[in-house]
Amino acid sequence: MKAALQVVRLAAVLFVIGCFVSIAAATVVRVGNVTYDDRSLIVNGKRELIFSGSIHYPRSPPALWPDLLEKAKQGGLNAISTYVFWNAHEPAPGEFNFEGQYDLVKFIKLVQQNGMYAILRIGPFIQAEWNHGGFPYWLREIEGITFRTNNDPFKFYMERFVRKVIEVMKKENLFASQGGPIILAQVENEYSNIAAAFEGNGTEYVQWAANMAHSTNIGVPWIMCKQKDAPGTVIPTCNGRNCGDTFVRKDQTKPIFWTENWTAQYRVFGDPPSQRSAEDIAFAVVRFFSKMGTLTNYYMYHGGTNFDRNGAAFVMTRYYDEAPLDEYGNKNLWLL
Ligand SMILES: *[C@@H]1O[C@H](CO)[C@@H](O)[C@H](O)[C@H]1NC(C)=O
Ligand SMILES: *[C@@H]1O[C@H](CO)[C@@H](O)[C@H](O)[C@H]1NC(C)=O
Ligand SMILES: *[C@H]1O[C@H](CO)[C@@H](O)[C@H](O)[C@H]1NC(C)=O
Repeated sequence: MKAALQVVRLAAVLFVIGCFVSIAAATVVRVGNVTYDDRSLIVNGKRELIFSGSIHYPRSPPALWPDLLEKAKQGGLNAISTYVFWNAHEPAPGEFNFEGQYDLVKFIKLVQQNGMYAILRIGPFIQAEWNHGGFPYWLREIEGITFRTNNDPFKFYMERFVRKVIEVMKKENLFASQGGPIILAQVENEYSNIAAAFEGNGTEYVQWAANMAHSTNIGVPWIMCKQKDAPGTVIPTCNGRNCGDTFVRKDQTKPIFWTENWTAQYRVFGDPPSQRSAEDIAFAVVRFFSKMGTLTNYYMYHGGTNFDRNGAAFVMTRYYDEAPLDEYGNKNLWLL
């Protein structure tokens, strides 16, 4: 009985969100130039409200991708956000792999075919409860390397990978500036968690990362999550459960975006299921938009599976199983 009621409520919430989307977002496949002002993203001269959800391509078999993306679209999303997984794509220095489960081009093209935008969170430090935060193990062996600070060996390998990913995307015309679906790209990830440890070197590194990102000329804005003072034109974004209450905008020229709206909490061994009710999520999203937010992203929309040894040491093989789509891509009604 209770379950049935909740399903009805969820349907109502999705309907309301769906109405928003149909007003705000077109089923654009070819996109166009992306800019922003203090209020929102502007895609091809039009303001857009972005309702995004995270789906990580290596956490599901490619055969499942079309179904997941179709369901995400039906759920009312107009964008899909994914991290890019460095250790999957560069298993040995200078040897790149974008095939099979790691076929990022195919995944982004499927997003486009479903008439949705894509948000590419390159990092390349991603955390993501992924082994080594996405860093390849060989990176540890580089002489004189210190990760994620103003350190030349680190910056060399980071830049080479970021440029490689961008080259692969550009070759297939996947940035909105080329008519593709990618409207935003992310450099670094939650750096403010560790910045203090590096003192001035951290500040210089963040500045370098922003400059390096800009120099790639992708024609769409860059974001940094949890980085309140993101340099230059890089947009800082919020991660958390209640960004409508917790996010403080420091730079009034930039819009207010939420890159990780946690639909649940990933589980470590022994944890009970962690479910956030549809009402709570809907309330937080509406509150965020009422406080000038114009982009939200459900983290995760589909968590999938940490195959092989890709999960971080502390997490279970299933990832965010309580997300709107469960590990296998089924709609998660049993929890509601
Ligand atoms: C983006 O803007 C540039 C410069 O104004 C223009 O040449 C290009 O065609 C635009 N791209 C798209 C996809 O509209
Ligand atoms: C900053 O970088 C310099 C030069 O690499 C290094 O000697 C110093 O220990 C670093 N300081 C911190 C706090 O990381
Ligand atoms: C984020 O999503 C959760 C549920 O996933 C919701 O409770 C919360 O209100 C949302 N917050 C924002 C600011 O969108």
